[in-house]
Amino acid sequence: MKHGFLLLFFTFNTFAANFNGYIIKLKDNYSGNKSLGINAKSLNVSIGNFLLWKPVRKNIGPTLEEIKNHPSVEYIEPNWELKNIGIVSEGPDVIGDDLFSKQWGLENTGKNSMGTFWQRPKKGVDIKAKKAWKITKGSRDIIIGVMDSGVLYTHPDLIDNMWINEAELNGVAGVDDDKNGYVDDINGYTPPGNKLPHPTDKSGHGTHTAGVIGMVHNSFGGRGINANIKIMPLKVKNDKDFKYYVENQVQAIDYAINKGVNVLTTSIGGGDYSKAYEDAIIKAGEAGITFVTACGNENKNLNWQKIYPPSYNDKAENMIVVCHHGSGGKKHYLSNHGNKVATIMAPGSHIVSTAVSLNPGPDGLKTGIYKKMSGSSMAAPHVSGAVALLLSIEPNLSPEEVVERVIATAKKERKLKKHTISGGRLDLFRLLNNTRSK
Ligand SMILES: [Ca+2]
Ligand SMILES: [Ca+2]
Repeated sequence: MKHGFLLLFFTFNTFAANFNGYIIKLKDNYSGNKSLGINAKSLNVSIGNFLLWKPVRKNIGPTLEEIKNHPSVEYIEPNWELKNIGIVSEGPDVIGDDLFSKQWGLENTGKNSMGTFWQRPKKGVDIKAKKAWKITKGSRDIIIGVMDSGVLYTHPDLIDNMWINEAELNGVAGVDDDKNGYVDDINGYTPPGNKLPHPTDKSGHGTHTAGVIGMVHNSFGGRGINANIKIMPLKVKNDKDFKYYVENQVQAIDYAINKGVNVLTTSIGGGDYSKAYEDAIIKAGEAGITFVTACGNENKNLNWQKIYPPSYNDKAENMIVVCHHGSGGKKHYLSNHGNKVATIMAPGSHIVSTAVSLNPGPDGLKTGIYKKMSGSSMAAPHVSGAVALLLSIEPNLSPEEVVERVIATAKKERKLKKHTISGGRLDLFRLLNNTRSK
């Protein structure tokens, strides 16, 4: 029971939050862990001296309190388990050559979407994508990191817009050619314990969010908010237990900073407050990265109830929290909200995008299909995709300027006013034109 006091301390507010070991932040002038007398390994990130400690049973080393009070330790906290915070439902496969006509979030005809509880589809409630694309369709100079279940980067409607680590592609197999701590990371970040160094996607969630951002504008499938972009998969899912942990969020953010990412987007969260995660988001901001998160789907008022990462918004000035409206322009009844924390709303119901077939293809890889999914998970990539599109024509905007712009140019709606800081929903045309509400 040596760890008992800390368990009690950390679970005071969050009875159900699970964690897997501890993250220890060492003070800047300490690097080793020998003096702590524990078997902890380095997180191998450049944004700070972090250790990951997974104590074995019957640990006979120091107590948590002794570690916490050690002169080299800045803080110790649980390595929280996270989950997918943004998905409400997953629909059947969507087939057809022209899926753009079903993407109501981009162009709402009033007839190309299903309603949801308490709202009927309404023509024109969309992000005005077609008008915005007359200004820009994006740029392959902009990199967006998708922190999620992975991305099926071989999907025919995504492959041309995927980021590639050229140093590893042209390097030697089994060698960490770019010396970033990951061997053969050709396609992005994967937790070090996973078998393959490839951030592919088994559940389809990350592939869906990636498609909203950047499905290729070709002769088939759907269209992403960006016709041209580089999507970097940051697979924060652990293949061993199919779970997400803060350790991987921190590593993925560090990876993205080192590779010059412009925008980070995630729909994974939960657990409890993590200073390591919060600090990583702030470091990303210092590196010029706008951080976009889904707000979750528990109909919680985030002004009063904490959920992470959205609640890091009070300190992280590079952060955008996205909630979910339906095709009638009202808040989805399950979407979280809160006009002190949630930044803006975006389409999230019955969104058509790239997905992963449950039946592996002949090459053993999961095959690319399309599905409808609903939730703030689908709303977040509308906004992160919009930010990427904005940066394609105004690359020098700081994250703080981007956040301000997203708020100021939101299409204000009376029914959304009380739910978000901006009081409105995403309008791509207004965002690119810097059309501000009075
Ligand atoms: Ca590498
Ligand atoms: Ca397409």
